Amino acid sequence: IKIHTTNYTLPGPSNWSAAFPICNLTRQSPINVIKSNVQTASNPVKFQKSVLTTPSSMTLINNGHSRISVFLFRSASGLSGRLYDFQFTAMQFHFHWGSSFGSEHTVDSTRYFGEMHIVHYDTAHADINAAINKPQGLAVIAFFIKADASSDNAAFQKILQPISAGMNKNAQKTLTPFPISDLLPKITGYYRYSGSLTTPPCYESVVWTIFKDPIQISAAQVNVFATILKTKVYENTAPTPVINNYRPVQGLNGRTVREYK
Ligand code: 1SD
Ligand code: ZN
Repeated sequence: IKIHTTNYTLPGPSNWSAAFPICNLTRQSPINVIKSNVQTASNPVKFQKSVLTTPSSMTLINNGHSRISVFLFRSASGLSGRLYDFQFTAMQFHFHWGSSFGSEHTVDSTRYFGEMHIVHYDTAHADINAAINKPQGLAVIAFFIKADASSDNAAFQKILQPISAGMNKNAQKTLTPFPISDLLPKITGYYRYSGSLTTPPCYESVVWTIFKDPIQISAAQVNVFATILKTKVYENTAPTPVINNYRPVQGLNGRTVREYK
């Protein structure tokens, strides 16, 4: 995985296309899903959480770029499962969030606290670097994150506890691998459309799957994310103001969003 220096501060996302012209094309992500405009899929495929098994290794990384911390988990051998018509392998997952609302996708303009992206590539390609700019080379499955749980989400604690313990910029921590499916909410349905990476170079290579049901975490857990944006605990620098690490929604430009129930 290439780690890009993503700049969300001024001039921010609206200027990404100066260096990365693809960011200005017409099949970009994220989008606002408008419920009344979605088409019901004729051959719905039930998503099986069980495809997201335990990876052989998990590494927590604070890449700290642009004073924004995105935490990546990597799986040495990857996960696999038939998410679509092809075999996809999960490589990493990461989070986008804001000081109060920072999901990337929105549904009927509702923005959630955060969004988890599990990035997969089509194993027809040699590796993720080969797949990243190919049509439908990547499948990213997205889960909204909401601060609605009265007690801590135990699976999320496995990620948030090491973060709370402090991680400097570029720090890595090895985690005891656990099933990725433990992080997922109860699933009742999802939306799917064709789009792009939400960070430069914005390749239009992603089949997006946006799950309807949010992951629930506690207010204390939300605070761990917020702290990452607010304090110097995570970087050897002065405290920085809150910067939300999400890209604004992009035009649909005639694309179809399908709903799977
Ligand atoms: O922001 C991520 C970026 O870190 C990288 O994972 C890329 C592809 O591997 O995907 C984007 S995103 O579209 O999943 N946000
Ligand atoms: Zn992402």
